[in-house]
Amino acid sequence: MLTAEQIAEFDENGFLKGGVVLSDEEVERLREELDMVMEGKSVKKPVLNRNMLDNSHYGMTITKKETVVQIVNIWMASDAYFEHAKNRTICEEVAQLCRTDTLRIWHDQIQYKPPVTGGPTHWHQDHPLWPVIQPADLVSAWVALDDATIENGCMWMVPGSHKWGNHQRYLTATEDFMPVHKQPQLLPPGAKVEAVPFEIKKGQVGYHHSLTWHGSPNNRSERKRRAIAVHYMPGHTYYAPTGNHPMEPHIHVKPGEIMSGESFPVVYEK
Ligand SMILES: O=C(O)CCC(=O)C(=O)O
Repeated sequence: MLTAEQIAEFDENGFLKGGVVLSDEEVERLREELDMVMEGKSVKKPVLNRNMLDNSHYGMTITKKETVVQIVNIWMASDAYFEHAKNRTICEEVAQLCRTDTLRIWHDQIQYKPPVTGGPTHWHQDHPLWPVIQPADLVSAWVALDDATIENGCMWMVPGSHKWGNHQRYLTATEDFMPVHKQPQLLPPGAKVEAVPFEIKKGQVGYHHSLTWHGSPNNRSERKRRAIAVHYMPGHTYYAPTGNHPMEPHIHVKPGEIMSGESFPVVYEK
């Protein structure tokens, strides 16, 4: 459970480091399952398994060698990942941060940056990239399967940016991957675009709000950078289609209805 101080820190910054939630054995099991799914050897398949950088990413030009393996909904391919999505500590803490008594999986996501050739994940906000659900108050739990450090491409966050609204179309980066707003006059008074590294230890969880600006640079180190993020919906998230998303074929409720169904299982109820 999170303390009142931790919840206040999350509300202020839009992100928070939690504790170590996985043992070394649990991390090892998830790493093995990841290899199996990534290599296409699992019986059941995830929704996506691709190099996220195969095409240009958010308009950036990427050389072919750079790779970020993105697997969406590995929980559908691996029982170990479904169990992970139900992790009691994580779910209790996300429910506290969302002020809800029910959590469903929106989707999960592996981002694996291999040694040396691991590419960037450009600056973004999650909710604008999910133009099928409302409101914009989801919380994600990002668990490192390797120590995520500045050297191997940990995420960076902009404190307070979750309070500034949707600026997705204006986000870009300097040569050294610091965030830049293309039209800063549109930011609220006092908004400071200053990123901080979000280093997370193996087995530790980091939480972020679905409007927090975040991104992660290349992995130029000799170490892997593997992680599993679960994007959780509070009980009140509803279907509001205004754009496309890979999960859309799995949605079988009507616009305005609560996002429920077998592809969006309840993983926590108080
Ligand atoms: O793993 C990363 O570097 C980025 C993940 C991300 O954008 C997310 O979990 O919302």
